[in-house]
Amino acid sequence: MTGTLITVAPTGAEHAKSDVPNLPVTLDELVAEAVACEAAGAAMIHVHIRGADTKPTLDLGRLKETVAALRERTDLVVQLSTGGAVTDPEADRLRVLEAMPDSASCTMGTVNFGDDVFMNRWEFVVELHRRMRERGIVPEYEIFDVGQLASLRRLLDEHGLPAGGKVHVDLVMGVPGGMPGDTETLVAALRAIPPGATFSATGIGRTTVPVLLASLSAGGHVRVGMEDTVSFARGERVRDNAQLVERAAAFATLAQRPPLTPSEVRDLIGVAE
Ligand code: KMH
Ligand code: ZN
Repeated sequence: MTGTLITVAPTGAEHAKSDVPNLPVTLDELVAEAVACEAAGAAMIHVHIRGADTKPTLDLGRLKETVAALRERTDLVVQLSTGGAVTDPEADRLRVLEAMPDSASCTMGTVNFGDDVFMNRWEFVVELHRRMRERGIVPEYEIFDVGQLASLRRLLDEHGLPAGGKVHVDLVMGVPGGMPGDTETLVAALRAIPPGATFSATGIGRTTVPVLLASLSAGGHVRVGMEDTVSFARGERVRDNAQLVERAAAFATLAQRPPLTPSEVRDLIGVAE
C-alpha cells in the first residue's frame, strides 16, 4: 500500500478573519502557513484567497501572484479552488483556471451548504472538466454527496479522462446538507467511486478526526486544514494549519502509510513534473 497524500486547505471561503484571527488571509500569511505545512508533511495545498478586505475573492491577478509565490517558496502541488464562495458567479469560477495551477477543484454537483446552496450545474461541471483538460490542469473531483459519484462516472464516460489520465476524488464529508462524516458513509462512497480512482477525504468540524481515521484505514488519503475545521479538540481552537497537518502525519505514520512527498503526489495524481 502506498503512503499518504496529505492535502492542506488552510483558508477556505467561509470563516471570517474577525472570528478566526489566525486564519491565513494575506499572501504572506498563506505562504508562511504553506511552508510550515510542507515541513509537517503536506504535499498539496488547496487554495482559496482573500482580498485586502480579508473577504474571499477570485481576483485573477491575486490568484496568479499566489500560485507564483507558492511555487517559489514551496514544492507543494498547488491546487486552486474553483468552488470559491457560494456567491461567486460561474464566469469568475471558470476564470480561476487562467492562473494555471497544477490542479483545481471540480465539484460534481449542487448541494445544500448550511443555509446556502453551492451551485454546480451539469453544464458548468462539464465546462470546468473540458477547460482543465485543455490547459493540462489536473482536477480533484470534490464530492459532497454519494450521488455525485454517479455524476463523476457519467462525466468520465461522456467526456473522457482528465489531464494526466488519472482520476482523483476528494470526499468532503460532514457539510450540513451533504453526506455525513462517518465510516459507514465513507464505505458507501467507496462502493460508488470510479474503478482505479485515488481518493482523499476530509471531515468538516467535529467529523475531522473520525473521517481522517476512516480514510486512512480504508487505504485513502486525507485533507485537513482550517477551511474544514477551526477546532483542534473539544473546547480547543486550532493553533495553525501545521498543527492539523502534524496530527494527520502522525496518524498516517502510525498506520504504516507515512506522508508522500510532493513529487510522489505528482506521480500519483498525474501532475507533470
Ligand atoms: N467554499 C465552498 C462553497 C472547492 O473549494 O472547490 C466550496 C468549496 C469547494 O470550498
Ligand atoms: Zn475549498
